Amino acid sequence: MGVKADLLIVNAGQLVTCAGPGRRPKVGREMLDVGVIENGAVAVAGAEIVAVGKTGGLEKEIELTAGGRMIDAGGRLVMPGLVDPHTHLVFAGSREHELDLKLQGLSYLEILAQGGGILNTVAETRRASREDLVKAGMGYADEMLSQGTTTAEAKSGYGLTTDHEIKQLEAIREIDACHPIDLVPTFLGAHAVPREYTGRTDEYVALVVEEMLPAVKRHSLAEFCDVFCEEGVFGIPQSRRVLQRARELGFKLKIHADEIEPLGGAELAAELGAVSADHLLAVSEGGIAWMAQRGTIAVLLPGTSFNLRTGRYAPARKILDAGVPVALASDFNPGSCPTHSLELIMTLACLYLEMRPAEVVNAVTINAAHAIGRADRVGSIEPGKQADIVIFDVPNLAYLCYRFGTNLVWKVIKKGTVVIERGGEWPHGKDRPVRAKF
Ligand code: IZC
Ligand code: ZN
Repeated sequence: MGVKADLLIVNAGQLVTCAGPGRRPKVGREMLDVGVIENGAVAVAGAEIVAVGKTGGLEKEIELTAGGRMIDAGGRLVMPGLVDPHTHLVFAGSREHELDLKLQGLSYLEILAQGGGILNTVAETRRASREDLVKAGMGYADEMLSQGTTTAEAKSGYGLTTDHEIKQLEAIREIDACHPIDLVPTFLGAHAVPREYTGRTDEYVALVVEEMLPAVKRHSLAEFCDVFCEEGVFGIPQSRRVLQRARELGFKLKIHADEIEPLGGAELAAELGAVSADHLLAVSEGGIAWMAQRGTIAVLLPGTSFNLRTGRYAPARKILDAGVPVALASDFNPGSCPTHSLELIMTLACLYLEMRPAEVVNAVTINAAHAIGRADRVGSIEPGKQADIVIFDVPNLAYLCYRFGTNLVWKVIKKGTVVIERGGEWPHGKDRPVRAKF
């Protein structure tokens, strides 16, 4: 008896803690270590994890407070709440008509160059009120939470005027305030050149640098600044200009880098000390080496490759073997990746990035938390961290990576509160045994 707790989870078949090297993300072989405790248990007091260990030991050590709750995980997989470090969560409308265009042979950049793609979502987002955006974003956040995501990054970039960018960032702030999911806001004013600036990219960049960035800073609406650095969108000098100014103003940096064309976005990320370079399908050898040297996190987005159907995926093994820390994200957005399912992303990462299940699990938890500057609070199950925990209805982490297309979540705990409970409504009731192996 001793430590007081008001939530005790026992009998985890595997308790995957993802506990790691502390202040930096995991690299190389560290990514194969997920800190598994067989027959594990976690104790939570208030919003914090207070003890982690084996079920037998912890049951003796912990005193449940009056009204406290014990959850018998019944052999299931218990792991940190998933962290999604790259999403475009808040937008209006949808772009299902692009599916047919894509099947007729148009590429993502061709659709954008014709004034569609992102620019369609920009038109709809400009027409929407802040309340409309909050309503849509809350719905997506609900779905994310029900699939185990407890923290996510969320970008602006569908306003492309100062007022509309601020409206979008305010919507992100409001969703963060009223939804269990914690959101980390990123300003992405340099997401596309708006129609009214066609052929005048440098003038639009000047607007981003001189007006939007200072306004976003003044209202404290974003922690990160990101740029869509891509052929036909923003080149290296334009991206450098935005990110340098953002850094001067105190933003942390991210880059949509080397997704389609090898422009040198990874090199720019390393040069500027960006926290992450995201996508990296076309990254150069030099870019990988430089990221490894600077500790730039590679945020890989296999759902986007899958959905764009180009057959190209980021060279994840090369990136991992070079010692670059890797995180995975959904890239949820209405164009290039209309899914926010990290469960699906985990399977795609195994099958197409050739990442091993343990690497994948670290990449959607602790390394993802590092990619958004939240590793001090979330991303692992350790005493002192926020009690963001997912219980999956599966026996082990390999099973979680191998099944896809169905929601495997059993319970989601956010800041010590059970926010998603599944099981009771199922035909066999709450106490049915963990999904059998077959
Ligand atoms: O709406 O198409 N890649 N930005 C860069 C996106 C995809 C989002 C979109
Ligand atoms: Zn993106």
